[in-house]
Amino acid sequence: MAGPAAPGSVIVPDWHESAQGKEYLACILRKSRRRVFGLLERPVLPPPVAIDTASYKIFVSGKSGVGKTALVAKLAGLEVPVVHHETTGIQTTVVFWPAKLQASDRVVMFRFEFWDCGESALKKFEHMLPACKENADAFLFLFSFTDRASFEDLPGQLARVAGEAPGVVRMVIGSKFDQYVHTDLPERDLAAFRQAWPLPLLRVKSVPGRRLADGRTLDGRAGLAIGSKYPPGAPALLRGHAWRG
Ligand SMILES: Nc1nc2c(ncn2[C@@H]2O[C@H](COP(=O)(O)OP(=O)(O)OP(=O)(O)O)[C@@H](O)[C@H]2O)c(=O)[nH]1
Ligand SMILES: [Mg+2]
Repeated sequence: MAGPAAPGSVIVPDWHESAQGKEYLACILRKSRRRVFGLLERPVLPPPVAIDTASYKIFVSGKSGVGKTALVAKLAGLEVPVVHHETTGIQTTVVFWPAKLQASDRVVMFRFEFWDCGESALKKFEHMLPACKENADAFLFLFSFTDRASFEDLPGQLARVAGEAPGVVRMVIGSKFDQYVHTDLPERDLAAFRQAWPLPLLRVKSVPGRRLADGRTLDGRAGLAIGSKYPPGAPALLRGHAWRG
């Protein structure tokens, strides 16, 4: 199986900042705030700009408190929870994300369905992990730069979650990168991990985003920068398959 695509090699980087990108982004914003889409909803584009939609189910895995819910909120353009409230079951969030493909110059609407399950719920209810894994296209494995145990837990997570699903895209995400000064994870540990597990590894900070001029409302574009080279949380998703040509 082909390895993950290099950053910036599949989608046009920073396209969402261009005039054309802004036109497409308008359909996922409302009054400059990000629109929230239910499982059965989708953005409406005027017929001349109707584009294909590529849907992916993404399971977000990681120890309690690493920042799974915060990351999904950030990517969805929603308020990031500042205090840790354990997610008590499975929470699904739909994120639409237009992007332009390098190879064909085509614009595609990605639809990411994030499945976020609180760690203790996952341990308590046996049916939850299989439900999250079923038909998943990608697994995001989170660890926190401020929680060494969450990093040491990664090989176990990778085996538990992805062990019997070799075809599913896997990606590792280090959260709380803004707290790097407090980390007890030296670069050499990360390098050793990458040698053992040659997977894409991203560093993110899921902190409250930019506000609009009123000082209160969250800017709907906040969070989009994470996906400027990769669509959100989906770097490797694109392996290129259906969308390369
Ligand atoms: N500074 C900083 N705080 C973060 C970041 N990501 C998450 N947090 C904080 O860490 C705490 C836990 O984050 P959650 O997203 O609720 O953790 P979780 O992985 O969903 O935890 P469970 O639902 O219990 O499995 C919250 O107080 C977040 O605000 C980050 O990148 N930077
Ligand atoms: Mg949570």
